[in-house]
Amino acid sequence: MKYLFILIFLFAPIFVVKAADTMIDSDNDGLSDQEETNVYHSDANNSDTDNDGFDDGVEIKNSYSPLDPKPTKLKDSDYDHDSLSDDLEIKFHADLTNSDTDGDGFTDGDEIKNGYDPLSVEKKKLAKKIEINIKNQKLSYFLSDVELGEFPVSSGKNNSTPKGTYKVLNKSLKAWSKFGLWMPYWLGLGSHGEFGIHELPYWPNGYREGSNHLGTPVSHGCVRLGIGPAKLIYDWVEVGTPVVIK
Ligand SMILES: [Ca+2]
Ligand SMILES: [Ca+2]
Ligand SMILES: [Ca+2]
Ligand SMILES: [Ca+2]
Repeated sequence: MKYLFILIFLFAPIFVVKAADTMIDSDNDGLSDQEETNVYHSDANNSDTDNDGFDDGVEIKNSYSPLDPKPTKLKDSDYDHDSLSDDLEIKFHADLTNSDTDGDGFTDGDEIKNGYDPLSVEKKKLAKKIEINIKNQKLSYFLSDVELGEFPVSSGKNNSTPKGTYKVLNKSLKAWSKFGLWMPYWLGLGSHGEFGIHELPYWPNGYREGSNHLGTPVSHGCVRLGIGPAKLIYDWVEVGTPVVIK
């Protein structure tokens, strides 16, 4: 018992300092000094860092940059010009004022684009994931559980796209469908690639199924993506990338 008291006595001041650290808000703008210094890189001693008339805390609460005097959303702001938005820098815990957070010679934007951890000098890959929401007819892609973007899809009519967790089995720039059309940027799913994700398909005479189908389930079970997003997703995923259909 005596030792327990000694332990508490020894560690108590550390806990007090730690708790206070995250609560101090020197300039009373709604953001703690710790958040301003380490997360948003705003001035912990100036309630309106960019002097635009809005407190830093109000800007963050409404997803605006506290560093840019022009009204700029965090997702549209790239303060350090490293091709990674301030919004994604914050989500990946990278430094939005430093183009190369880990100092390994690769910019934060390049690291994320290629699936690497912008916080580690080691060639550490972050986990990729695709999520398809049948109800919303949307495909989202994630790196380390951070959503990088979403696109409208057309899945199978009459709920013919099976829900579940899959892995990309194979990739093909152009696959042939048993229904007599080409499926560009094919990503095979299921137990043996019996369905997949692909670009709007086209018939041998060149006629392409309409982009007006995106947002409505019309396929035989595959998940169709528009021209542009299909190539982006094809290039981004690897064989083995998990695909969650829900
Ligand atoms: Ca503050
Ligand atoms: Ca940036
Ligand atoms: Ca950065
Ligand atoms: Ca880097």
